[in-house]
Amino acid sequence: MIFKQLFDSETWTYTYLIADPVTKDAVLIDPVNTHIDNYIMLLEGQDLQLKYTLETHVHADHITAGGLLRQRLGAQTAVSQLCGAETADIQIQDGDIFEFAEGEHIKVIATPGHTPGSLSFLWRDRVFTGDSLLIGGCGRTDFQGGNAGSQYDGITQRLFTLPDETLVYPGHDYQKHWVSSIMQERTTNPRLAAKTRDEFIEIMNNLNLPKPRLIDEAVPANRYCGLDEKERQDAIADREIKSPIQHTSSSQDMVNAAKTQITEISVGVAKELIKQGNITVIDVREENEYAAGHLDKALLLPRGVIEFKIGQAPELTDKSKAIIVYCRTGGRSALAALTLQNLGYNNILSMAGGFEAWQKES
Ligand SMILES: N[C@@H](CCC(=O)N[C@@H](CS)C(=O)NCC(=O)O)C(=O)O
Ligand SMILES: [Fe+2]
Repeated sequence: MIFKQLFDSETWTYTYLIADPVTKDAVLIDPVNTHIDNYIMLLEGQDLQLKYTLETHVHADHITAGGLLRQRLGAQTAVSQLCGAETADIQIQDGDIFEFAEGEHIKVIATPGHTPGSLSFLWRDRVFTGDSLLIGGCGRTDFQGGNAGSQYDGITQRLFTLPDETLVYPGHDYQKHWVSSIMQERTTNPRLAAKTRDEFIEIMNNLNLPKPRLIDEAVPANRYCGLDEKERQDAIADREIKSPIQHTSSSQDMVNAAKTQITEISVGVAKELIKQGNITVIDVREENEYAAGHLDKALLLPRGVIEFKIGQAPELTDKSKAIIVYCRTGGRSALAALTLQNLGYNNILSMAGGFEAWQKES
């Protein structure tokens, strides 16, 4: 088998290529958009067919090459169903298995915490941990719906229970380490070795790191597999998910146009994210609708006053925190999500079908 660890020195990101020299099937994990030409050269140089691009999560610090690799090479994009990346070809779930080449498989292990949709991928004797477990560290949990408790559980219960000799290949390293092992991390990782869950949460809540430089650009782009606005519209038209609308004439047109620019999630995904915690829920309906019934702990922020009232809500001062907006059926919340994005919020998810759909599924 061919295995290569590739590095993006701008963002300290690792990308992994796994390929079979005989069947020519290839898989890339966490490709970075600025390296698209290198990947294509590398693949073509060995006559490899890229089958999948797998994302460990929706990245905040760089833009994925997944969407472009789909356009140029036809590779299927795959990202966790909890990431709100609805244009991805495959919505991954815990336990899924990607089969490729002859008898090769990559098993998905859900390791939420850095983000709710963070995944690790196990292939043969190595695990690709994205930004969950890093060498001598771990991904931060202070944005994008991060949750230090889930991070601890995922790492200690799902990763540290793999065989000791399993090789750990992270999504980043900021100290020029390349590879570690489960035993090394379990016994020496300063944030995790011999640390209780509460001690870990305490460490994670006091990192005080500056936000990634590209977060405002990267998170929304990565929800569309890294494609820019024009590329997204083409992808949406190609796949007949939603019709791109150039000129708006009715409220429904406005809602449809907004939906091409925001991220919608299903009621099922919203429930899972709320269960994981660390996500703010905003009801954008009117006061009387809210009074007649609403989601537990939802903040009331009617769609018409968002721009004026947003500054008064202490829960909404951090613009990178994950937020779910909902209304009665999903139209007003799409418009509200767009407004919030325009105000600089980069992690807004609109619940499709709204409160009516929520009630039907309860
Ligand atoms: N300085 C970097 C920040 C990188 C960063 O915050 N990386 C995230 C992963 S997306 C992380 O979890 N870092 C862990 C750490 O720095 O300890 C940038 O601007 O991109
Ligand atoms: Fe990350």
